[in-house]
Amino acid sequence: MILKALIFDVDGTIAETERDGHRVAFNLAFESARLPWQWDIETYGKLLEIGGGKERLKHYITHYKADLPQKQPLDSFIRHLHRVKSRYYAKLLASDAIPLRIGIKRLITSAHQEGVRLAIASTASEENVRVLLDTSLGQEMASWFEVICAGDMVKNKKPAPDIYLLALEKLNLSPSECLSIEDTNQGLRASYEAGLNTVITVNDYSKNQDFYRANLVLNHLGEPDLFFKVIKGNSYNKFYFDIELSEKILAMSN
Ligand code: XBP
Repeated sequence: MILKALIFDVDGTIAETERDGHRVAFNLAFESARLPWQWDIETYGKLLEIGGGKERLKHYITHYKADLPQKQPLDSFIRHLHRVKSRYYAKLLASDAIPLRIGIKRLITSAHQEGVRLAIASTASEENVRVLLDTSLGQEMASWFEVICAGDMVKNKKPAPDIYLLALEKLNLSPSECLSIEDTNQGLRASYEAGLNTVITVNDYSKNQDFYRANLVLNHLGEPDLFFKVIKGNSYNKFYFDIELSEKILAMSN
């Protein structure tokens, strides 16, 4: 078997966390800090071009002329606000507000059963990645991820390839032995620049983005009784995404 590991993006790929998770938590943090800021669904879509919650806050403050409540060092204010936001995010996840995307649990389970290693490459903070994995997959399944690369572990966030390069280094594997699962153009660029083959599952925020470099673009991973829709690429007569299809993609691209 060529495939040795699957490397998953988190937000938008494992669960639809952006619109109903991170965005809502940011707004709750603004409210509790008595800031008159509100990120509606559309605005948040534009802000998603900036990867990383802290970086997104800084971009908003500097580019949207948002007034700060009092004079204080920008970076420490952002770190504080991000900590508050992360607490709200954890609460939202604990309330089961955000389901896993179709096919995720099945794919992770079969990878584990078939000896395919599991890794994470995310722009979100490590704390927020771990809370999502623990609450939505459960602690046992979360522990199957032997490598978790996230947030500030690298200097340059996606679309830079750094987080994928770190994941490959920790796995001690070459890109040709792994497949990444992403949901955005930024994630695809990061994965592609790290030398990986990539499967995309689009969502409402990313469905119109450019996925030219992807091997396969789907609406979701599908299930045996709920087939995926192929947006781009060859699904080799498969109707839901599994280890066999991952292997086929690698075999045809290496
Ligand atoms: C998604 C992100 C993150 C989240 C917010 O990362 O860009 O910044 O929106 O998370 P990915 P934090 O798709 O790579 O998982 O507030 O923890 O940064």
